[in-house]
Amino acid sequence: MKNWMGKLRTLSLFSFLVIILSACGKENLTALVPKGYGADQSFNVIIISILVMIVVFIVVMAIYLYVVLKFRQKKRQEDYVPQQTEGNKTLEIVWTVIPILLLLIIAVPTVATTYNLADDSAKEDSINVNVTGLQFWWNFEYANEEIQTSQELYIPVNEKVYLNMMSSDVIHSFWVPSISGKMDVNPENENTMYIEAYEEGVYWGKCTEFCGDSHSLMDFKIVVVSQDEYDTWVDGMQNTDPEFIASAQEGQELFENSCLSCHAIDASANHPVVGPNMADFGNRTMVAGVRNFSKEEIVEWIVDPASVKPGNGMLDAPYLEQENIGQAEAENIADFLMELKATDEPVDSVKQFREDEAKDN
Ligand code: HEC
Ligand SMILES: [Cu+2]
Repeated sequence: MKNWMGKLRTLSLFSFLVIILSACGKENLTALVPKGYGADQSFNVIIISILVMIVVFIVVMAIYLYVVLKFRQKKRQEDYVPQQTEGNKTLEIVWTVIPILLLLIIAVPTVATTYNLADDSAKEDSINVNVTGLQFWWNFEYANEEIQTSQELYIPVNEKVYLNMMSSDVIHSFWVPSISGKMDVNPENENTMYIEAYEEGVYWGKCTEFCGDSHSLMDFKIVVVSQDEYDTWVDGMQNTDPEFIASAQEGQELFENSCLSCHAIDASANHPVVGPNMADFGNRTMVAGVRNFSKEEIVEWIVDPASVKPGNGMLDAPYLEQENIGQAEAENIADFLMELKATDEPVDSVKQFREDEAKDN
């Protein structure tokens, strides 16, 4: 009976938590539905800690109620003094040892998990991505594949991927709650962690270290694909052509004159990281990480990037001062940008993601 009550309490507490927390987020942006090794391990530690807390809560409340009811003032003489006790050795030992045990129950799996997640024994044989955090976007350079992309990290399902992370300006923090725990991205030193995703799909990432005006818009995605899709994507990226000639010719010319100084259109890892790499822009889930992928949004970004992400690095672009790119020009450029693709079409989960987002907004 007691056991049953305990389970019921746990269950109701959890459903309550899930309801509250799910209202804050999306299914692909929650640590409570883990879809990767790190997230899974952290979730287990969360559960153990919560169970311990529930037990403590129930026991303390039970003793509290018992004491309040049993020892409440009864009808006795005014000057009645109850029996005085102090320094009960057994009690002192019991309530020192119990918390120590409880802390051990939490500490052992926590420390073990921390070490598991820091394991870099498979680093040499795994995919290594050099991640750069910038105000307010992310760049991903695949060390062995010699390609780079921005805003969206493609990884194969069930594979360890090592992320070697640095910032090129202030401190950022890399977090994809569904896949893994977070890690600081510092300007002075490289931090490494690995991720491993269990299920294909698009997962939402966030910068979780306050880093400036558009910190809350420093979103990115991890696109988890099958091994085949991954190989096709890498191959496509390695063959993106800097001399590519688009059918949107006017847009391409405008882009070459005003944008190429910061944005490359091929995925070569040799380009300096100034603006997002556009080699696979036509297959993105979103524009600038935060806006639905549509021509209108791309045009709005080009015409007035400050209205989308205040303080972002593109505000230094000379064309904004020269005012030579208006609505019509921006539309031509958007047509050109949407032609930039490493594979003919986006993977299914990206298509699905775009549809879902379009429905939401
Ligand atoms: C001074 C360098 C610079 C110039 C010049 C520049 N950009 Fe950018 N651009 C950036 C930066 C930096 C970002 C990332 C902004 C962010 O998300 O914080 C960006 C982001 C973008 C994005 C979103 C990319 C994505 O992956 O979602 C698009 C689209 C874009 N720029 C188009 C253009 C076009 C078109 C031009 C020329 C008309 C241009 N940019 C000129 C620096 C520049
Ligand atoms: Cu940041």
